[in-house]
Order: sequence, then structure tokens, then C-alpha cells
Amino acid sequence: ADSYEVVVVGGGAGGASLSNIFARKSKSVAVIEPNPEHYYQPLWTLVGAGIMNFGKSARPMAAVLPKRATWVKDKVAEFNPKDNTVTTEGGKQIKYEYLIVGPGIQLNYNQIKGLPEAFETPGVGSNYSKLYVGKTTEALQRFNGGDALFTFPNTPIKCAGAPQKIMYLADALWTKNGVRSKSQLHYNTSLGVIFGVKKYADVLTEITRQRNLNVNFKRNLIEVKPDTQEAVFEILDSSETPKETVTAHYDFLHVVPPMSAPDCVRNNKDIVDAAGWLDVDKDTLQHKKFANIFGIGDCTNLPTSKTAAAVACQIGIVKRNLLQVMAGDKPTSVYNGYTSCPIVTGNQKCIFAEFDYNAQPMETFPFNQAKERRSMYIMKKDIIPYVYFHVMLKGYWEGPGIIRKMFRLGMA
Ligand code: FAD
Ligand code: UQ1
Repeated sequence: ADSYEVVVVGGGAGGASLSNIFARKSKSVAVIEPNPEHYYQPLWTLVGAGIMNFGKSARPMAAVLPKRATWVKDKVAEFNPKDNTVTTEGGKQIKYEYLIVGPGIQLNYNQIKGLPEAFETPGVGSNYSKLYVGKTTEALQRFNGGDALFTFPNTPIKCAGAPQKIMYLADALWTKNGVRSKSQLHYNTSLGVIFGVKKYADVLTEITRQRNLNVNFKRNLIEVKPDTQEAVFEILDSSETPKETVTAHYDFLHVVPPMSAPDCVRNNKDIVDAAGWLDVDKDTLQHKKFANIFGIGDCTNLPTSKTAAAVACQIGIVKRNLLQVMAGDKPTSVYNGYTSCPIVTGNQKCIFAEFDYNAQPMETFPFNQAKERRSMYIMKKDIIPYVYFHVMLKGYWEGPGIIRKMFRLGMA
């Protein structure tokens, strides 16, 4: 088998950044990544809304992975942590001394009955997949009034704000092109709150009231019937078995699918927790059973919201802790759970949520980030993507902690 000091699974936000760091710091690195392109997915909200071109979110994978690493263009099929190897779908065995696991999260669209067929019809889109984000754009444009539904599934997901961001952008677009007055917008979420942090939830609740956006809690999409343009929701707090359902008619439907860790992770009982996520220490990001394995990003069971902003902070923790482990020491860097969700709330407006493991706001800037601001929209649309591609992926950005400290010093 081919053998490397460090093997990185996934060339996404976490994997590409860490492989660039360890290409500089270790004897040999391999990255296992099947996709010829790398995507900055946070832009897909704006792509779906028709504000930005898809191409802006993509780079050739070869351009973001380090030259000094071996790119294995294949998919991990199986982890064999007791032998320090991984097996690929192409049948390769790859041996490692240290392993970084970052294959992201899996979209399980097929768990919703009728959905694959519904994507073949107009009016149905989903910003979460490169296959369906363009369908959102088309459906938003051709919408001519009626019922618009926006869903949030009954599983953990990446970027928990994205399912409602597209509703605010749809509201703004339809107001501009004159169809808003003949339409009803409904946000059907499996959760019992609009957002997990009270400070931002209060503002979002007020926004939905003012704009006449109807929010239904504990509603989980289980079936789409494209022939009759109907969506079936399970009522999660129903006391009956089986649970009661409601059927709603749609003219526009934005679907966020159920998600899980990728199959190669969740099917391996040695490396996951009871819920099927990669089982890592929430402080050090080291695997709980295998000391030479670290996890990063959406595939892990870190009890924080799954975002690229969280990954930015996790990069520094994995970097320092893995270097300590490679030197024979114990890992001592501790992750505070930092995550961020820039919630675009309309035409050039954004609430900039930032918080930690305790769901307490942890804001970077010396003003109230729960207020809708144009400056934070520019931050989300132009500045952070620039930082992501030019600084973070190269391994030189560990989140905005440094900016936050600068402001604190300046204010003191
Ligand atoms: P990813 O970046 O998804 O990378 C995973 C990589 O692993 C991929 O390249 C994939 O091809 C590869 N892979 C998959 N399976 C295998 C396998 N078996 N073997 C090898 N490689 C594999 N985050 C924010 O911070 N702010 C936002 O505003 C925001 N908005 C979002 C909006 C949308 C619509 C979406 C979809 C996401 C958004 N996110 C946002 C979330 C953000 O994109 C993710 O949290 C982030 O990309 C996670 O990084 P990752 O490295 O864990 O996974
Ligand atoms: C961030 O640092 C980051 O990494 C580049 C992201 O990922 C794409 C983000 O989405 C966010 C919000 C941050 C936080 C950045 C600042 C400037 C507060």
C-alpha cells in the first residue's frame, strides 16, 4: 500500500486548508478527494437568489490543493483505523501515521418520497446542491404568485440559517417584481425555534412578523407530490402514532434535505457516536478512540452549528494539536465552539450572527450585529469569500478571533 505521514480525507473547506498546512509541516501528505472542483458553498444562497453566478463559488481542485501533496482522485469507501489504512472506492489501500477526516456532510434527498421526481418539474429548487441550486433561481424568476414553501429537515444540517435566508431574498425579489402582493410565504421548520441563539431569534421573529412571513414549527417534509404540487409534512409534536400529517399546496418549493455524516463514516461503528457522527473530543478535535485521528468540520459530532466559519477556527486547533501529537506530546489547544451565520435578511441587508458552544453571542465588531446592516452584507458577499480563497484555504486564517481582540484592545 502507498504510505504517507499525513492523510487528509476531503479537499473541502477543512481538508484543503489543513493539507496546505501539513504540506509545509510534515514529511509527506496525501489528500483523498474525488471531485475535480472545490466549492465555496456559502455563496450558493446568493446563487440561488440569482444575485451571483455559480462560477464564482467554484475553483479547480488542483488550484486549491498543495503542490507538495499527492492528490488521490478517489473516494474513501472504508476506514480501517486499527490498521491505520483507508480503502478507496477504486480499491486502493492507503496507509497513514496520522489521519485528518473532513469529508463534509451527506445530502439525503432520496429520503423524501417523490422528491427526485419533483426536481424534474418547474417550481422546485434547493440551494444545498450544485445540481439543484440553479433550479431555485429559475423557480424564483418564473413564480407568478400563489403559495411558496420553504423547508427545514428533522436532522442536523450545515448552515442552519440558509433555509430561511432564501425566503427573505425571495420576499425581496417578489416585492420588487410585483408578485409579492398575490403570494403567501410559509417557512415550515422541524425545529421549535426560528434560530438557536435568542439575541438573533428575537430580531428574526420580528422580521417575519413585519413582512408577513408565516412560520410553522415542528413541521417535517416527508413527501412531495409533483403532479398535484403538494408537499406533505409530518407534525413532529403530534401525540398520535403514526404522527398526524398536513398537506400543503405549493407553487414554489425550496427544499432542504435531511443530512447525515457520509456513508463511509456513519457505517463504521469504530469511529462514530450513537447518532452516526465522527466521535471527536469537543475541546481538542482528537478522535476519542484513535489518538492519531483528528476530525474537522461538518462530519464531526462537535456540538456547535456546522459552518465554514466554524471550520476556520477548527483549523488552528487541529493544526496545533496534531503537531503536538506528532511531537509525542498531549494536545492542549481547546476549541470554544465558535461558529457564525451571516443571515441575509433582504436586499443588501444582513444580520451577522456569531456564537459559541453555549449559544452565547461572540461578536467580532464593536456594534450590535443583530441589527440588519449593509456593511455586513458586503462582508458576507465580497470580503469573506476573498479571505476564504486567498488566506484560509492556504492555511493562514483561523477565524476572526484576531480581529475581535484588536477591537477589544482598541476600545480598552
Ligand atoms: P466541505 O467543504 O463540504 O468539503 C467536503 C469535501 O469532502 C468535498 O470536497 C467532498 O467532495 C469530499 N468528500 C465527500 N465524501 C468523500 C469521501 N468519501 N472521500 C473523500 N472525499 C470526500 N458556512 C458559513 O460559514 N457561512 C455561510 O453563510 C454558509 N452558508 C451556506 C449555504 C449553503 C447553501 C450551504 C450548502 C452551506 C453553507 N455553509 C455556510 C456551510 C459550509 O459550506 C460548510 O459548513 C463547510 O463547507 C464545511 O466544510 P467541510 O470541510 O466540513 O466540508
Ligand atoms: C470566517 O472567518 C470565515 O472564514 C473565512 C467564514 O467562512 C467562510 C465565515 O463565513 C465567517 C462568517 C467568518 C467570520 C469572519 C469575520 C470577518 C467576522
